[in-house]
Amino acid sequence: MNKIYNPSRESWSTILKRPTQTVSDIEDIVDTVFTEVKKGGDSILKTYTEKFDGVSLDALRVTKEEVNQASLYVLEELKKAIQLAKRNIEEFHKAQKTERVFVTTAPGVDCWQEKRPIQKVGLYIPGGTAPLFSTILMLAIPAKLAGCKEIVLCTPPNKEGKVNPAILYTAALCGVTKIFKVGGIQAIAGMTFGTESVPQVYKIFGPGNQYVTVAKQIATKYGVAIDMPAGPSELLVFADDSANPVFVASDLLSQAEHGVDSQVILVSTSKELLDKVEVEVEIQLEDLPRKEIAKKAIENSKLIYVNDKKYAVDLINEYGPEHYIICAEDEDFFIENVENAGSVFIGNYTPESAGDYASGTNHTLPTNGYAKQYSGVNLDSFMKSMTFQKITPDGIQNIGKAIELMAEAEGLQAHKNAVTLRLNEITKAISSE
Ligand code: HSO
Ligand code: ZN
Repeated sequence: MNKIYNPSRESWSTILKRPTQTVSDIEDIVDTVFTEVKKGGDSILKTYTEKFDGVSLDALRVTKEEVNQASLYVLEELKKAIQLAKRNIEEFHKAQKTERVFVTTAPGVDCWQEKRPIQKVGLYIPGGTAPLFSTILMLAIPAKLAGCKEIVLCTPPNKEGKVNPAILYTAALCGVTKIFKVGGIQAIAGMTFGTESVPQVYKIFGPGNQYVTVAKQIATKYGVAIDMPAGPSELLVFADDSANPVFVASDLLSQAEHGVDSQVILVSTSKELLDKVEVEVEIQLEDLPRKEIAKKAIENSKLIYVNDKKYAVDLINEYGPEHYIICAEDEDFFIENVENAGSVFIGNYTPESAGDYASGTNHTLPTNGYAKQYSGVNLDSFMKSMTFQKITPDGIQNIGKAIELMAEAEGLQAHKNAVTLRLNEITKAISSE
């Protein structure tokens, strides 16, 4: 781990720099796949599934029988755990529902705002070494609560043409409407254009490798919205002497095991704590099944000592971590002063894992410093706000003159006319009474 003592403000940008991803060469491949899928539909999806996932499929769509079968392979205990998580995530996201906003801005001028679900959404769930069925909870639950009608899920099959049973179980439990065995760029292209079997969607959510990330960006060129730009997962912990170094080390490792490119940072006002955590990380690392992955991420991690908590807060806000754990005597100070973070975890008994799985908050969060301008996924991510207005004859008389003057000043005569004609008609009606 790289230890840094009292870094100067000028050095922050270098210290906190995330490794840049090379996108340009990936973009060409993504463009090719998109063009082919747009033309060739299902048959191209199958060709790429054969090429990249090594399996030739007759049908892309997962059948009801497959879902029922999968349920038999999920242990009862795990099902109960998934149900507990579902309950908490549902409760937290349900509470995010907002009332309609209704304002009479001037007499006779009623304006209001209401939210409506995005009708069709697509969820991408990566396959690979860790089948992230927890991400289905984080995406399908708010989608369902929002009222999305079509909730499509794409995930790559294994070499036998099967999908992990926990993924199928969770998808069915959370109300996913259609599941497809297709992954990678081709899955994103399929949901962007629609094929014979995969519905076209309006917004795509979910994590993925570099290819999927670039594919989601390209999808936006075709008018599809995405949850947020994604990068490798991150954790920043602030800990002082009140923190338990064993717990802190376990949190850093939980993030490190996600991938070799995971970003792990510990900031502290205590040199002793930094040393203790460093030792503890080495001890715990030894027993991890994903040791090789975690080790690489830990090698790039940073332990930063600062002698002032205000300085620590500035540095943390400059980084804008996806996950931010605060283990400090004066936790209120850190809570009050956090400006940029995806999700905040407070105290010795609040591991990031809690938010990853079961406390109720969402784990789809902005990485790569995007916490400065993006929110994590929440109920509103699956909805859009619409405004309404109704104006009475009195109302148009109240604001009509202002509109006429403004339209005139912008040189837009037709706009002005739309008001003038109405005002004239009202005046006529009044004078003929
Ligand atoms: N920490 C990940 C989410 C996750 N962890 C899923 C375990 N499973 C990104 O927030
Ligand atoms: Zn995680």
